Amino acid sequence: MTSDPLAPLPAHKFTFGLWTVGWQGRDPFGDATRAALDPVESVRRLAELGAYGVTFHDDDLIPFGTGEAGRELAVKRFRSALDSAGLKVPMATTNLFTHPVFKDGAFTANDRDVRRYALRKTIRNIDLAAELGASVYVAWGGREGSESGAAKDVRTALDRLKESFDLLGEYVEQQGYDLRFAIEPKPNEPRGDILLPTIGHALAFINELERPERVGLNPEVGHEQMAGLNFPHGIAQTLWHGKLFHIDLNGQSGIKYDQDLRFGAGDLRQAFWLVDLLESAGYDGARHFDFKPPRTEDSAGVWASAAACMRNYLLLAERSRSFRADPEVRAALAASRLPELARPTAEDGLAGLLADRSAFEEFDVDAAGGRGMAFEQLDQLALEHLLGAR
Ligand code: XLS
Ligand code: MN
Ligand code: MN
Repeated sequence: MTSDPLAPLPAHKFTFGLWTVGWQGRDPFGDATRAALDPVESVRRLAELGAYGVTFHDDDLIPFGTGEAGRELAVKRFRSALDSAGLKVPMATTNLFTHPVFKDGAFTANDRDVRRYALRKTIRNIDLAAELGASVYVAWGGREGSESGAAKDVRTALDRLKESFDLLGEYVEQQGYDLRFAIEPKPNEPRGDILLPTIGHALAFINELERPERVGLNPEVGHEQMAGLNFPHGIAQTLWHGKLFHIDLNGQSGIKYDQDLRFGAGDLRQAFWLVDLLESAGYDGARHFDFKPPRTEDSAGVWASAAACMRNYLLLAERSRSFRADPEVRAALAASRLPELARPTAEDGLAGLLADRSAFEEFDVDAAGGRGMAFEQLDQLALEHLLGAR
């Protein structure tokens, strides 16, 4: 047992997608820069680095089009690799975006045959996910969307999306699987505009489903930041709704293509507030990294960046603890009236509020308007903790 506080341990629940470390570096402008990685090798290497588990799309494990015998063999090899490495599979998902059949979407493709095929492909992998012990099933609808206005009737497409989640929920219930769905929003890429583009859209959609309790979110850092949104705020609201079923951690520098940088790269301040939030809110799900080691890297670079994702999370958790433990920070939080925000606005009820002359008739708006909030001092303390100056 190591005592290094920055050494990743299974208890930290760090997980990686097979498609992350296994990304070969193929992009719209260039070919692969790395050889294919055997999932068995990924399992072994991730376990050595201290990860808790691994996740997969059906096609990451069983290449698209593999026959029954090949499928059984791939699952058997994977299962024995998991057993000997001691890694778990907390989540699985479906590839509904690579094959040309999904060019206009999967659950919302205009072509009904494609929609039925997409549901069957998903159900097949749900069986495998349940068999491997997964408790979360991610649904990222990368191809559900359009590039032009008339091509997609969005209200009708949402009917089809709801129909799909209702059917999948019915299936899982029928089978008695202990599995919940986590929708992953993304604003664009690969479609020009994707349905359920942000955390907020997805939260509202879930309320319309037959089994809303079985469906939550898998927000990804870069996806919200691609839309210029504040990711920690989005996660706070997801937690508030009880819908943080899973999370995709990575790095993004502002509004541009989906960078999938290692966690900690990109917007470091948002990464700090995110870790501070997850740790203080007691989120106990997987810390799942969905990143792409840049195509400049060879195999050594891939494992270095995977290790860095976990190390950066632990470094930020340590910085967050030091921030929260600092007496000057506690005083600054009080000066910024954070404890007051936690107090109900009208514990005296509506009648009390209406009868309270000091709340309105006698309220000195100019004095209140003149009170400083002391946020700058508080934020500077946070920055100094983040920079290691405290
Ligand atoms: C792509 C998504 C994808 C999902 C899983 O942008 O992040 O990798 O997480 O299908
Ligand atoms: Mn991404
Ligand atoms: Mn993702």
